[in-house]
Amino acid sequence: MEVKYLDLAGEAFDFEAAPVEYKRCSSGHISHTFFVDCGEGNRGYIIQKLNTEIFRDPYALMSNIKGVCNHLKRKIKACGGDVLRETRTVVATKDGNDYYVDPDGGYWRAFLAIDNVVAYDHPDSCELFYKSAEAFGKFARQLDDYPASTLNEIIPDFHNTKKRMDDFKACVKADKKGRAAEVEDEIRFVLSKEPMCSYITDGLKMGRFKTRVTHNDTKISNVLMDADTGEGICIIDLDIVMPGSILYDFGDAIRVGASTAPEDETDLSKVGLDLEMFETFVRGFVKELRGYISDEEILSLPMGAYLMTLETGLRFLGDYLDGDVYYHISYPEHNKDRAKNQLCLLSDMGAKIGAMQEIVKKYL
Ligand code: GN1
Ligand code: MG
Repeated sequence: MEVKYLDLAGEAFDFEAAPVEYKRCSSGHISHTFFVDCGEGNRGYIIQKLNTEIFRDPYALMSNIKGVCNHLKRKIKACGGDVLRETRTVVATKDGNDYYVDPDGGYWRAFLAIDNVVAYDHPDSCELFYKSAEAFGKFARQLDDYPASTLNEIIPDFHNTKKRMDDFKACVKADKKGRAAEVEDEIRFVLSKEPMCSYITDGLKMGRFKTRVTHNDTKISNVLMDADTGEGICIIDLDIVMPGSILYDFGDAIRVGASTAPEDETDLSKVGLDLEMFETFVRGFVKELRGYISDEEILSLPMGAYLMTLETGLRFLGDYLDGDVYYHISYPEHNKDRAKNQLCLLSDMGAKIGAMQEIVKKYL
């Protein structure tokens, strides 16, 4: 898909040298992301056109990102790390703004690119997944003392699974595209899970779980890994950093990385929860958070995985019913296939919940 005004946007930012080439570089479902090559010997940059249908207040979003990245930079510096490599650095426009606004009112922002890193859509080994667990665990630890209540709520109720379920029920009722009949079984399966939807939000309300700064989109592709050492270097995609529960970040990472297949695999016989991968992630994540994560949180990690998978499945299915208005799709039934995939994973997680609980107990 061609993105209008990319060149104009590239010229607007205060880059070391003029852009010579743009390369699309994201697998995200929401925004458009490009790597900006500014010629040999010059720094590279990342430029993104924000989806303002979804991110309605670009300045509130950028204020969160800057707050969190500045905090991380202080922590990284204190450990002798590289502040330009281990977190995002926002690059301003030539006139000193966080955004370039194109003639159609589109919002563009830029970051320094990070050299010699790779990102994976799906882990192909336990070692790789372990590295991502360490990176996400460290991210949560470094932000443990960040005042979560000062963050703007970019998408209210983002991981409020009960609210997501209520929205889903409204989609089913409206059945805008007349698609509900084709996915009757999936709808019934989703609705049967309603009683457990409030588990995390109730825990936060009652103080059983700490309200923290959470990333909220912890798929492995959001960890940049050093191309030589394989270490998780930098957590990216900070658009929906908001107050939340550690169970969200753990759960979403498991949903993606401990599944035996990618999110849009259509051969459902390949989709399930890999318990070895699950344990691998628990080990790396809890190791980094030792002293910062409570026993209550550790014991609830399996529910985090379960609910994040349910939530993603019902969001894909709801978007299919609504006529594919939220997620970018590559073919007409993409959202339906993604939903089936997630619900298949959920069903396998249901069968393995006891095994997951036994695993987490070992890490108390
Ligand atoms: C969206 O755009 P992307 O791929 O980073 C979505 C996540 C979903 C994910 C499913 C803001 O993330 O919540 O888990 O797709 N982000 C938003 O792959 O809705
Ligand atoms: Mg994202």
